[in-house]
Amino acid sequence: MKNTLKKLAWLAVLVAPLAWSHGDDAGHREQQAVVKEQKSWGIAGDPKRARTIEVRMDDGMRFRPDRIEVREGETIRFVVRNAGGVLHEMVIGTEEELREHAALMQKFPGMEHEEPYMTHVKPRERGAIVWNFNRPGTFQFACLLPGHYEAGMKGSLVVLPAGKKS
Ligand SMILES: [Cu+2]
Repeated sequence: MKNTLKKLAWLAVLVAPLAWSHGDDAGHREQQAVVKEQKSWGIAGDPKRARTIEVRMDDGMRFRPDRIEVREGETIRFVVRNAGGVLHEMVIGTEEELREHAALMQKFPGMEHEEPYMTHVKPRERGAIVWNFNRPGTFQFACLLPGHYEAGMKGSLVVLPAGKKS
């Protein structure tokens, strides 16, 4: 009996580090998967290959410009300036996704979110999004803070198919 217990204790010592390293590894993989997740509107981009587009947000609940055209395959660095006096954010997605997300934000105003296709910008500060538009289509960008989307704080993002003239 004593012997068996001793054996079990040893087994626990041997197995514990294996379990740890395995858990760690899985966590790391998961983190990478979140960062480079393919969305219908693209994937997180490499800043070194990016073209910069400046976007301005203000308390009039507007983006300037509110229509952006890019070409399929392009990586864009959106430099997003908040010229207003309250927090704003820029989130890229499909119209459907953004509308649903905006409704959720109305229900749960404290809800926090952080993804590579969004940036939250404090008054008088700048944020950035680096995004690779590897799929053509018509998408949207919006501010999903409660009430802002509903007040019209959104714009359209057109990804022209590669090889076609605009
Ligand atoms: Cu806003």
